[in-house]
Amino acid sequence: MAEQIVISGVGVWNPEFTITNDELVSSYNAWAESYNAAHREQIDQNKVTAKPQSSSEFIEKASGIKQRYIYQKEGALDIDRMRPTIPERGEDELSDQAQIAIEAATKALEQANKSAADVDVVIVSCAYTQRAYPAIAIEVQEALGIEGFGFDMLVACSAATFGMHRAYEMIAAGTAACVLVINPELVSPQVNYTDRDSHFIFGDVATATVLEKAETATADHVYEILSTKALTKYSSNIRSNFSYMSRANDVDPYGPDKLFHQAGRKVFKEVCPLAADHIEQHLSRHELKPADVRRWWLHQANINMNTLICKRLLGREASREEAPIVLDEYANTASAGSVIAFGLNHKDLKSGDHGVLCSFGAGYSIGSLVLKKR
Ligand code: CO8
Repeated sequence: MAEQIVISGVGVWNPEFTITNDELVSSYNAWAESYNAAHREQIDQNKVTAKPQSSSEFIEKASGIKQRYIYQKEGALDIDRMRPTIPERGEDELSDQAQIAIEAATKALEQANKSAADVDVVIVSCAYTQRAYPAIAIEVQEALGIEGFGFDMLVACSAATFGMHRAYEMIAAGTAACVLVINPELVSPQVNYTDRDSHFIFGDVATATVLEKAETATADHVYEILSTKALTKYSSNIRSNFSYMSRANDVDPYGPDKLFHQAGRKVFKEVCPLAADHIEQHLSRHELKPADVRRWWLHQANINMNTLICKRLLGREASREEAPIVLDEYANTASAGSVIAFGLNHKDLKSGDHGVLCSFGAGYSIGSLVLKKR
């Protein structure tokens, strides 16, 4: 029989600072007014477009977001700055991203009843790493005292699920026995707080999961991974052009196209059917139907997307108990959203219950795991 592989621990860490919709909107609107006043003449001559006002009501209705966590609040709401202030750390200090990765990893290891000595591999998988090398995963490996190896992976919104896929395959292949997958989503430095259409979308968080062979798992809540399924389809509708190439391209490395930007409507329309079909196909591999799934730990980009995807799958709206939403508190946390939903909503399932953990987003990329509670 094929090796049984499980998720035995999950950790969710959030920063101490939050920004509510009202705080964010009041800062953005003050910035927009000041921009428009400074460009009044060009705006009147139709040479410059006036910046529109944002609204808390729109944000909550369009996305389900009420607040977001932020790693460093200072600077992000200052209309003369509009980006967080995060002092650079020295080369001999722990990096910001490794620090938050360790916070989540420690919680996941504790839940899995595992110590550093049990882990063979560290995968840091997220939307951005704060440097190219040395890998954040190797820094985390060193800080936690883990032997073996580590590497970083970038797959935008599907980084967490794709990271778990790699862990699953390594354990199945026998190249690892226990893998720590960490998603330190430190995304606020890439948010354009002067863009009305996207300033509200993202929050910072870190999540982590422990994957191991079923035979070594001793945790209270263990989920067998029945299988994994991945899909990518190229699209520029969600994009960041931030790049080491800017220096040679002679362009502004912090221009608006170098930060997160998207065609949100197109993304919504194109990704929802892709994700629903993907999940249905994945379930059919195990002769399961959507109605057999006890819980949906879906990507958390937009509440209306999740409602629509569940409707396509179930033929009716899913309850919050069936498909938990964490957007109101966390906002979109890139790849960590489905892991937060899982981390906060998995202990009540009974042995034999099935669940689907699924991400969807930039790339486009879709990653799913069909899980069964042990
Ligand atoms: N306040 C008030 N009004 C607004 C605002 C605002 N803040 N923003 C837009 N409006 C207005 C628009 O101008 C428009 O007005 P009009 O009808 O007069 O033209 C109206 O409201 C409706 O605008 P939209 O059609 O754009 O609004 P939607 O209902 O489509 O909602 C969303 C916008 C919320 C962006 C929605 O389209 C959406 O969520 N789409 C899916 C997007 C998505 O899931 N993207 C995934 C991105 S995450 C990802 O892939 C990870 C990337 C890596 C992480 C990056 C971290 C930085």
